[in-house]
Amino acid sequence: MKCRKCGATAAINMRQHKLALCADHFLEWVPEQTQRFVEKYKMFTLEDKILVAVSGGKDSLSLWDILNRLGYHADGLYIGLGIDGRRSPSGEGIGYSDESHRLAEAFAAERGLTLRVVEVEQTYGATIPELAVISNRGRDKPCSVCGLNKRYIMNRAAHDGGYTVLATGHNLDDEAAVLMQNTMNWAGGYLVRQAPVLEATQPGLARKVKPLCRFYEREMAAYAIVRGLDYIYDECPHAVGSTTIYYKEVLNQMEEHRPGAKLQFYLSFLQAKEQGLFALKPGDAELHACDKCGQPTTAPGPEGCSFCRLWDKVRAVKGARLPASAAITDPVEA
Ligand code: Q46
Ligand code: ZN
Ligand code: ZN
Repeated sequence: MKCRKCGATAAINMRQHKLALCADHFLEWVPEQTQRFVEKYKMFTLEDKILVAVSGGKDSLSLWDILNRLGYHADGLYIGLGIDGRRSPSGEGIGYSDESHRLAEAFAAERGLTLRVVEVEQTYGATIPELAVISNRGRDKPCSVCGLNKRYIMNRAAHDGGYTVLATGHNLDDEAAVLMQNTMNWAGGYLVRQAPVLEATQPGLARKVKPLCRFYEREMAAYAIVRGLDYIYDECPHAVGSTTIYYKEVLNQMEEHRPGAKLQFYLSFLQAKEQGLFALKPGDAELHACDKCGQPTTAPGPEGCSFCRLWDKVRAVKGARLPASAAITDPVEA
């Protein structure tokens, strides 16, 4: 297989685009395409101050690398979830969170980039697995409390740090799997909000963007490898057996028979939305400031937003072991 641009041996063949490229041309093609998507969906400009949510995985580190190569002002945000606290005999953290933190720090240091870090345990008083045990008595996976915390902290860090845009590394496989899951449940409220760009509808919210949403997972893995990025290969241990992974497998089977099926599924959805297939009902997107922390919430009242209610519950259980206000006034450590 030869590179379409120069005839050298191809490093990747993308059947869905009928395009094979050598390593050099693939490394040029990815940022070019990203820039095209950034412009097409009006994600941001060179004037924006961007915060990239960095997990230490291939997608988020690739995104940070690409935005940096394209000349955007992009800082990173790492959220320490405290997952898998294994230690080496010498006492070093070697579990999922410690390892991903180490890789994110190394990536930033090598390139002279700014990485902001929020450690959930140090800032709020418990790790995500601990939080899950307290909030749902360990019956379920920690993913729902984890997601709630990540969304809250990302938004808050973006707001407090003066960022106009919050970028995440979701790729096409992530988006198509979520889309399929939401479609199977006809979850209209989620479908209407699933998009490459979610505008900041009010002060206190950052515009959320997904610049990699049209790249296959395989393409992002190839980018990270060819570019020599050092990323965490392992998934979070709690991802095993998740519904998202199940839908990814289903979609991969479809893709096998019909190259491009995944992309078409996602793009047709975006087109249907543009044509008005899904729309917000009046009042659907109404947000109010939380009485306790001031962050936007759909559930106003003296008990606060879902984040505040969750941590209040944890504080009641863990009592004095938690800081009184859980330091929620300053979640960002530079
Ligand atoms: S990090 Fe958190 Fe994921 Fe791990 S606990 Fe679940 S939600 S799987 S993306
Ligand atoms: Zn080439
Ligand atoms: Zn709140």
